[in-house]
Amino acid sequence: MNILFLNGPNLNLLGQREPEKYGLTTLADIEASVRLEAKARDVTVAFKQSNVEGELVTWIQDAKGNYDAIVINAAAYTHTSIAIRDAIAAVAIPTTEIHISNVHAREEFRHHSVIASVCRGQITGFGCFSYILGLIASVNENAKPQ
Ligand code: CA2
Repeated sequence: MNILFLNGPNLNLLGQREPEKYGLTTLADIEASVRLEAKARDVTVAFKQSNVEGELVTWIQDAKGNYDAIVINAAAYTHTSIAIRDAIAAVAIPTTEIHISNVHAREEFRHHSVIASVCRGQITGFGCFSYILGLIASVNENAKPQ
């Protein structure tokens, strides 16, 4: 199984800015923990981050035929990007939406996700462990009879 992990804008700053909100763990640390967990489950992963909406859209389009599942932390684009939503719907690859913080316990504008309805489900609020939960959910979905 091959899983694509996508990360949206500003997540490259994790561990370097606003540690009181997002902690001290960097995106590289998260990638390392995801790779460890994936190896234990015999899964291969790709891990990408972009601050550019169109680049995320292109990566989702290019995932068709190359990945069995997508795990996406679309960051602020979660709440605004119809383009990312449409790309997820178009490729029809099982996609899990994840967030580090609990978006429903934060500002009202973070309560709505425009991508949630085209994802298999949403994991939110478990810190960096949300990435591992996203991996486990993807593996579990993939094991179900089609
Ligand atoms: O909790 C999450 O994972 C979010 O996707 C993070 C986004 C936010 O817009 C979503 O509502 C919830 C923000 C990512 C920005 O990350 C930063 C990291 C360090 C310093 C500043 C921003």
